[in-house]
Amino acid sequence: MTSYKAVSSCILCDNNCGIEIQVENREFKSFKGHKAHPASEGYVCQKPGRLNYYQNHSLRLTSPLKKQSDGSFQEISWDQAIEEIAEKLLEIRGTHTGKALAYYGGGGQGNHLQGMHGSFLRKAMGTRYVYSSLAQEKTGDFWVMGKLFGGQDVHATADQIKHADLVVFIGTNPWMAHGFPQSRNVLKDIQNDPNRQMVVIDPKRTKTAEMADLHISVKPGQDAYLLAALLSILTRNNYVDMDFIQSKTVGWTELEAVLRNIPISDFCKQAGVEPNALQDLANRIHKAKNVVVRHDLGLEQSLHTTLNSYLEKLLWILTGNFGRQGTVVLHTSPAPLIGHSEPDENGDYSWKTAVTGMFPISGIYPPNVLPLEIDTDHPGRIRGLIVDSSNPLVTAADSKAYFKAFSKLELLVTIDTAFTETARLSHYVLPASSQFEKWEASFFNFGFPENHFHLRKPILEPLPNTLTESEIYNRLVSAMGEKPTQPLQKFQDKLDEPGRLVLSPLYLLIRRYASVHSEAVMRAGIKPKQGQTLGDALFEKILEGPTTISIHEYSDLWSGYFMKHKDKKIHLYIPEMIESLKELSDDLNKENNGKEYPFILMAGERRSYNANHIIRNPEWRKSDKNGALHIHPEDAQKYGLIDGKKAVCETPFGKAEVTIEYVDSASLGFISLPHGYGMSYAEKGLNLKNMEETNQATPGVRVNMLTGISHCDPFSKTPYHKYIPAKLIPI
Ligand SMILES: Nc1nc2c(c(=O)[nH]1)N[C@H]1C(S)=C(S)[C@@H](COP(=O)(O)OP(=O)(O)OC[C@H]3O[C@@H](n4cnc5c(=O)[nH]c(N)nc54)[C@H](O)[C@@H]3O)O[C@H]1N2
Ligand SMILES: Nc1nc2c(c(=O)[nH]1)N[C@H]1C(S)=C(S)[C@@H](COP(=O)(O)OP(=O)(O)OC[C@H]3O[C@@H](n4cnc5c(=O)[nH]c(N)nc54)[C@H](O)[C@@H]3O)O[C@H]1N2
Ligand code: SF4
Ligand SMILES: [Mo]
Repeated sequence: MTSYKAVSSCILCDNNCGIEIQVENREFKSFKGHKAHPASEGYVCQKPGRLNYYQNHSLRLTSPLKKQSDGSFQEISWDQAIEEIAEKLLEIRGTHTGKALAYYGGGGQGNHLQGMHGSFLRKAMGTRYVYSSLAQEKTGDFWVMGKLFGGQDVHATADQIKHADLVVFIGTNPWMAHGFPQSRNVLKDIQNDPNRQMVVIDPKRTKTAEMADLHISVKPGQDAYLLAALLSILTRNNYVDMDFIQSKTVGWTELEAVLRNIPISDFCKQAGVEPNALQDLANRIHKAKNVVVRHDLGLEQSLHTTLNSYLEKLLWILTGNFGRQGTVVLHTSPAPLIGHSEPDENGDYSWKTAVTGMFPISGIYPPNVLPLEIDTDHPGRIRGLIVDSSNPLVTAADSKAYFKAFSKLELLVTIDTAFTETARLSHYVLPASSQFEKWEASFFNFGFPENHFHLRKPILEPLPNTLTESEIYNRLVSAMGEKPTQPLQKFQDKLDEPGRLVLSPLYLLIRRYASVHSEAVMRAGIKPKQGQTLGDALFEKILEGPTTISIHEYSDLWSGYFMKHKDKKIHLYIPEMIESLKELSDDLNKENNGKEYPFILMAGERRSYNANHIIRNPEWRKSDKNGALHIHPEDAQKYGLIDGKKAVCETPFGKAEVTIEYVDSASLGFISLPHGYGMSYAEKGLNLKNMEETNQATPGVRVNMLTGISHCDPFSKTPYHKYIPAKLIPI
């Protein structure tokens, strides 16, 4: 028996906490937090103890597969798979140009290092169409940051929550979802400190809301009204920070006029909140020395998505809660996950999508338009798609539209560790080594002023016949007749062959990071040996394990690296958003009358035992095995729905059988289903002749059977997952 201790990280959410794993014969036997990890410092939640269900399960892929004409899959060799896929990509590119090809994914919650190599394949494919899950949550926010700060790749971080006097959480439940390092410890610290406060704006009394000093229960989807009213109160009370506004921003005069004119009481009524509650919040913000505002999917996946992000940002900017300890800050990235998409001088984009005319934000495109770009006779339609580390058939809005569209593709290739629903529709399926079997890195390092990086070494041999994504991409690029990536020549003594390949672009990025942020890197204690560059010294440190890579000063936030407008100021007035803000008044009282669909369904809540769709075997869950529908008992009784019993949940887009659970913390009219349930899984594994068995769905609802592609923000096309009209019928 082989038994050893290994250091890696949890890959179940974007915190990527450091862990120590006891491995026995390829099984993960026990875990603990890795104390030396500079961000998590030994912290873990309840989930990583179940990581063995990710690493070892019956639907792990162990061979390239090719779909046969009868729908079954045949195992084929890597050489055959690479050759045939490359040939088909070249054929589509040759006949229709690279614009007929697209790419989806490129890293989930912890495999971005390998995903980064997708860019080399995209270059060979001749495409810039990258669809990503980030464009079903954060692109509205990125667009707003682009206007305010001058770059869609400028990203605000909540890392300073640990130092804030007042934290305002809007549409996020960090007790469950985490979202910043050591979330639960930080929340408990705030709760136990009489000098610090927490305010939660959420329709539901979540665990985070229960811990808060003030919980404002907003009507689902009406945050834009609440935030606009709050901004108006702050303005009229002269609670805005005029020193900050005058020295660091432009556009206040025009904005002020709009904010002053907001009809506060009408907007409060629409948001379902008392003006007094907002006045109370405004007073708290005004009195607090340092405030951090953090939002997430409750704002991003509901009505007025992009406007919500703008108003949320004005809240911390106008009150001067930016750029100091305990306020909102920005962060650096050695290897940024996103870019900046700028229109040309005519205000147009050369890479708009052919059918819906969607433009890129941060270089990525929204999943809500992809089925429309495929399922059409349009000559510019997408004909070939590579999917890596994502399962759009289940995780993008409208599974039915996806199923129909994907069935029409001339080429669909899925690269995954597991035989997913998307894989099942693919022409070719390519087995990737797991995140514990290859070199990987945590890219969600959002610290400021201290930033960290965790390069993870493989802790297991790759499962036989699996390859790393970088190797798969390299082989495809070569087979397409293009130049493959060259492995890193330096640090040969510290790297194996797969490491040399995947780390070669990272090495260049780290060198650039060290040259752009040299002082901050040196402040982190990185010292080059004689004759060595700072970049090489930093890279060498990174090769040793999780480490602090830079320590900035707050004044750095005003440098051109962060402030991308020429005048290095924050540009407050965004005409498109002011237009949306004015439209709010026109839309007052236009809400659906609730007769046909009396409930608003949150399709995709974060709970104790969901982790996107990363773990397939339902045995991993210790509680909430059925992924029950949460409903307030009063609502339930009104419709004859019984705790623990089944009902049908119907939306304008689909219906599904649900298990009812009475939950006092739900607000009236607001029901919720968890994200991450209803995947297919078969105990006996991948029996290629018996497709029925592998199609078996596990308990819980596949929530995107209840969502629709058209139900999204008109501007950013991010879905309204948290605002699905619904009715419930007892069975
Ligand atoms: N346990 C667990 N943790 C996860 C994940 C997971 O699958 N499971 N996934 C990770 C990922 S990918 C992400 S993006 C994050 C997401 O993290 P969060 O956004 O924090 O999680 P959610 O539960 O989706 O939604 C947040 C909150 O929005 C509230 N909400 C719904 N509608 C509205 C509204 O109209 N207004 C307001 N103000 N609030 C509303 C909900 O009640 C909920 O409490 O979580 C990450 N962490
Ligand atoms: N209705 C509704 N839909 C939602 C949400 C919601 O709240 N409601 N949330 C949305 C959000 S915020 C997100 S982030 C998305 C997430 O949706 P996706 O982007 O599709 O990502 P995951 O669910 O994380 O699935 C990751 C896939 O990566 C595979 N994988 C794991 N490790 C590796 C690896 O090393 N290599 C490769 N190649 N593959 C690997 C897993 O097997 C899995 O199939 O879902 C979105 N969808
Ligand atoms: S907070 Fe996230 S990364 Fe950390 S242990 Fe929990 S699931 Fe894993
Ligand atoms: Mo997400």
